[in-house]
Amino acid sequence: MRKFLLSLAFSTALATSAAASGTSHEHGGHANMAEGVHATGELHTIGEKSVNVSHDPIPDIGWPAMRMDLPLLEGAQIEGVSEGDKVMIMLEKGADGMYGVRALEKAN
Ligand SMILES: [Cu+2]
Repeated sequence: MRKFLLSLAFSTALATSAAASGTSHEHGGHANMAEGVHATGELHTIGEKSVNVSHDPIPDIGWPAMRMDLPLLEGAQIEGVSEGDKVMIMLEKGADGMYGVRALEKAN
């Protein structure tokens, strides 16, 4: 029993460190996203210049899960998503140094 618990603790530690080191995103197709930060969440409302979302924790930039308004960056790609959708949120720093939405994609 003790052995089992030890190996369980060990594999949990491994999984945790793997997740912690997995912060560099591979983007395949969209190289323009290289500087971006990705998060998953739910899209609540789409406004003229911002969207209201509940996003999951974003460890890359130290954000806890929260519901918030995010500004839409110039030319943000949000076609194909609707209010109420689960979405992948791609954030980038805007000119003011604050994160805004570069793109929203419907999550599966
Ligand atoms: Cu937030």
